[in-house]
Amino acid sequence: MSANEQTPSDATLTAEEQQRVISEQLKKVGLDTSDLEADFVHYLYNSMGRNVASEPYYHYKALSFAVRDRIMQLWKQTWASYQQQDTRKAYYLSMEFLIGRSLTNNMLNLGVESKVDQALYNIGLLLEQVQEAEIDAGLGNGGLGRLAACFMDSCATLKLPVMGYGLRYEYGMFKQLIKDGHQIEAPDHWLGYDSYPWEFQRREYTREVRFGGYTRQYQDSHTGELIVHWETDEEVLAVPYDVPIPGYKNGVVNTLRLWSAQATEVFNFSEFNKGSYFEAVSSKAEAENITMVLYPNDTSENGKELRLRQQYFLVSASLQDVVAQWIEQHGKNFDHFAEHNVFQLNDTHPSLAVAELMRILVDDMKLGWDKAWSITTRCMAYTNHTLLPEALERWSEHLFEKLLPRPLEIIYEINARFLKEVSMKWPGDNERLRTMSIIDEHNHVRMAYLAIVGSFSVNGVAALHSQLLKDGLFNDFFQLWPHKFNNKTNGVTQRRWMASSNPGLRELLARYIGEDWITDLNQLSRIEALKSDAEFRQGWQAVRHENKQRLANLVEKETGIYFPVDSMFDVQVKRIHEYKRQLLNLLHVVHLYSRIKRGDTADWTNRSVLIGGKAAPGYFMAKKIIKLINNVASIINNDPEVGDKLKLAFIPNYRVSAMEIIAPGTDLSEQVSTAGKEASGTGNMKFMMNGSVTIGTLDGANVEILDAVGEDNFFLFGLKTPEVAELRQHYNPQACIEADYDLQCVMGLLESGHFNQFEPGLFDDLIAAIKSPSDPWMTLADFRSYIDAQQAASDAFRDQDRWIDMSIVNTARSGIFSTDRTISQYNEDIWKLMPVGE
Ligand code: 26Q
Repeated sequence: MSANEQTPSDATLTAEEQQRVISEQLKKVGLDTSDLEADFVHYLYNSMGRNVASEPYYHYKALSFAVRDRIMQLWKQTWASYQQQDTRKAYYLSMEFLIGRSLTNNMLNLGVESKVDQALYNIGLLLEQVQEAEIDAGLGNGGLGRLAACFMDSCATLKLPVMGYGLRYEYGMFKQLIKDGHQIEAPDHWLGYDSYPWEFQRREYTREVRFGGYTRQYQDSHTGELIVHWETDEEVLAVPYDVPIPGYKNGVVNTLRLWSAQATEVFNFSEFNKGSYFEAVSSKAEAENITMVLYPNDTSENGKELRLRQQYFLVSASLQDVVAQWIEQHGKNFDHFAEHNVFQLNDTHPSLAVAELMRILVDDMKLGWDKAWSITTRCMAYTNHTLLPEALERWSEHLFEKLLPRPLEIIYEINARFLKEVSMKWPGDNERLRTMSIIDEHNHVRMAYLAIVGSFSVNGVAALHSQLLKDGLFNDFFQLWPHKFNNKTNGVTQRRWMASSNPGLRELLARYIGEDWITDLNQLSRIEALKSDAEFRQGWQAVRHENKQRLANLVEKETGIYFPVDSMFDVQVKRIHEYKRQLLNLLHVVHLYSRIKRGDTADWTNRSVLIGGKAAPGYFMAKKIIKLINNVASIINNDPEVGDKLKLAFIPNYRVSAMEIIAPGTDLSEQVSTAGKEASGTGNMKFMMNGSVTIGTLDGANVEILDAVGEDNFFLFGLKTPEVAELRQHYNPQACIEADYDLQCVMGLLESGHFNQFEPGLFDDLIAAIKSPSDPWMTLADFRSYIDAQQAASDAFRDQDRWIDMSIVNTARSGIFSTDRTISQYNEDIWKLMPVGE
């Protein structure tokens, strides 16, 4: 879509006129049931070469084409109005966009779901089956990637001119299979058998990204200026694929641009003609490798050259794209560039943007350092997502030198000037120079420091997290630049996480408070008054029951394990990580099992415990945790003495589309990380919105959830952040065991090999880890308080009236956890964009 294709008047219309034009144009495509039905049949027959009796996958494809047609006009208009109004824009740079499925969400945002439902019904098809045929776009690891996807939805809904930039990985997050209780990874070829209906290749915006080689310095013969030339030895094409992001019923369609690596034409000619056919083909393959696969680690894995290549590839292609658009409109005058463009860096993964924008402005645009630096530092904003010091990205100078010699020189120069500033502020303080240097003492580039130095804004993702960044990890920088630091508590989009994933709740809410909550989540507070309305409560229970049945069906289908619907559904789904303490959850399950075996079952509450999540393929301990969960599950589920009192299932291949079923069917949400370790969490918010009650520590956004619902509606337990820090000095897990009979029983069962009778010693390292005085996650320190909180949850659940109260309050007060709120705050404090058409 180029800017000159549109009607020139489009962008100058008032909001009202725009709305009219939009509905006119939509009428042309046809939003009626009959139009949708006709188009669906048309695509099914003519594009798919299939008929109604074919597999649901083809129905999904045909329906996607029909829905897509209803997006295109609006997409073109949105794009045109951004171009024409020359408005300030934000770019969300992220190595991950965990989109999941798109069909349902796009139908919802276009407002066509009920018509599509009817159209398919007329043909004898069920919409739900068609929706389920869509493969998740799993272009992310977990929280950070899903956050980016929720952000895109809210930006479009708030009519903000924001474009996402990411990578089009050929293989997304691996598929997790469970064999004999072990995690097995299988490749995820998400693009399907043929093509992905939600992307459009835009060859015309192809960019060239360069790597390797060396730099040469020379003086310009006329001006005497020092000029640096980067002689690269490798060029790779970045071909964009655009994904439309429709806002909720507002006529806006934003763009997510994903880059795919392709070898250059020059390559094809010159290399092949040299006659070295084999070498030519393999170096072509190497170039195209860049976007082949998503790294499946959710903490930084250093030293992988390909990962650094991916990061630079994203950053360079995206910045070139923005600069090219700038030049097209303004020529090579960059005086107002920083007023028109802001880049939000999703963690340090795209932090090379600081160096790359400097390179483009200084080397390519010949701006001069000071001017370029002033522009760069007014354009960049950095979001941190971790408190674990070991997870901060560092890249060796050596690798940098080889792959990106010119960006490295620029980083040296940035660092030299920055350290001068440090020594002005703290004269003679050499310790500061050492600790704050962008280059560390082991010759590694500290990417977080590069991001902080190059940005005007640094934010954490929950109140506690942002505070801890200022107090700890980035304290030196906070002292130097307090004004840069701010908080933006995460959120989730209620369009996906309530309106489309919980249709029962949506219908109930519609009857009592209408649908305004879909774009104004604070409206949910209105249901709190309905707590005493018997009919509403009955409706609430009915919806929850139906959702639990749906979840029980999923669990049974995936694991063969039966969850009784009237038991308490106790769920922990997230990446498997020691700090998230799936082991603590498991200790509680073993405790319940031990109580059953001891006959201690007075006032019992039946529980069905669900755990799910992927382990990084190289994370030995995390994989062991999965195996232990599965072993414990098979003992418990096959013990006739246990029966319905306790069930445990590990759901394989946890992903976005699974969470859409899981969150609405959950009673108790497990958020049990060691205090001070989870930056925010976003699963916690999805559960809360859907009426689950949280059992959790004072960590990440749990703190804000607790603030919202109060201690009566939250099962709080565990050490607080300062207590964790204090206890670390003299932590004695053995003493925890000796002081606690229940813990002795649990450890006794684990150590006796009860759960690994045919695999002796299998869990020794897990047991040793939690018994070690240097256990960083201090699992046993929180055991007693966790068990007590779990007992309180069980007691509350047996009093269903009380539980319904808590459930309603949780949903009612979840308004602040909408990404609409998060994005409004990013916009007010950092981006300062004008909504389109206003
Ligand atoms: C970096 C370098 C090399 C290889 C991999 C990585 C890498 C990839 C993904 C590092 C980290 C991630 C993902 C981190 C993540 O998901 N963090 C989570 O972000 C959420 C959104 O802010 C928070 O809610 C979670 O608390 C945080 O853990």
